[in-house]
Amino acid sequence: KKRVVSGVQPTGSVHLGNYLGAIKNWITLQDTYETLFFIVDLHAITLQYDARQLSEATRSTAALYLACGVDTTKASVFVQSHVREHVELMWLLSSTTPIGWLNRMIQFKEKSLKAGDENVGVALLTYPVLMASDILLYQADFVPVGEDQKQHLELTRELADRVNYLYGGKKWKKLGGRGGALFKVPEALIPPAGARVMSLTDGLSKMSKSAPSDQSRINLLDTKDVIANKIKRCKTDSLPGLEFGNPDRPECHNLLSIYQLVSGKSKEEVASECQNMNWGTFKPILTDALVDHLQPIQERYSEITSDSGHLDKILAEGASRATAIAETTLKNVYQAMGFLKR
Ligand code: AQP
Repeated sequence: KKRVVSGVQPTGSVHLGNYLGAIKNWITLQDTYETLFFIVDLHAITLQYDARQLSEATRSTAALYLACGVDTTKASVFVQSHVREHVELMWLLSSTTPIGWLNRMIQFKEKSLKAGDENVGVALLTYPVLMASDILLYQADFVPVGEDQKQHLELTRELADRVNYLYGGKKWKKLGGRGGALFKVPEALIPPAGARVMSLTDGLSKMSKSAPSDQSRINLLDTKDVIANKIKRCKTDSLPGLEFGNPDRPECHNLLSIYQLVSGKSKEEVASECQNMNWGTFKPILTDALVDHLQPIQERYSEITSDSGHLDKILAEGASRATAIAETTLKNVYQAMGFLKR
């Protein structure tokens, strides 16, 4: 089976964008591929964060994976920091990553500009090297990536090529290894169209955990009343009817797309159902569709979190399966890079 890896950061609460853009697609992927889904806690500390909340957010994100339908009889679910090899490989990869590659990363430029130089840790710059390590450690064939992560995956591919060239092949064989490529070069799996969810308060920016206003996103654990209130107050426009794809109506496109994804209807069905509606009619329909979709997830979440021993066991099993793969890769890299064997 081909292998797929993916993860979400335990910063803030998981929102509809994370769900529709990533986690929901994992449920389909786990049937076809060997899948490893992790909670990327080491990435969550690249910007200022609250240490008192990290472990709880990690546990909650793991529980949400399961509540959304990740099935641990098919997928390995674990916490990134529980597999030490991620950090260790990152150091080895860092020596091969030109700093110019990292300086070019758009996400680094945007996030560092927002945070200001004094608040930006080195880890924000080297974040893509850790991401490369997350992927290459498992010899992943595919990585599901949204638009915002494409550049990081490209860097991962270039880095894999570079390490394979510098240390793999005959050179590795001469050092007593098996020769050949050290890393598989992973490919992007582009999620289904329409899976980029935009903010409720601005149809041109993506729904995000770090946006200051909670009104801008639907969190997976929002109650019915909170969802109703957020939809009631979300940004709309005053044009007649509702339509997809009008560049002057980004909010309209976004809300119809959300409706389409949570109701399970086709784009054509939604377009014709809503073409003559006004916002007053549409908003309660969207609210109900969201609540109907999220309620079963929330119920499963409560069940899962009521037995923390069980969740810990799942995470320990996932980590041990992941470690078995990670250890082999790391051992090979140490050998190919010429380190003295332990
Ligand atoms: N708005 C979105 N629409 C579709 N997909 C999204 N993702 C995030 N936001 C949207 C996808 O969720 C996965 C995990 O994301 P992450 O935890 O690594 O965080 P992120 O990509 O930086 O996005 P967040 O959650 O909104 O955090 P901040 O506020 O830090 O930007 C990824 O697959 C991502 O594509």
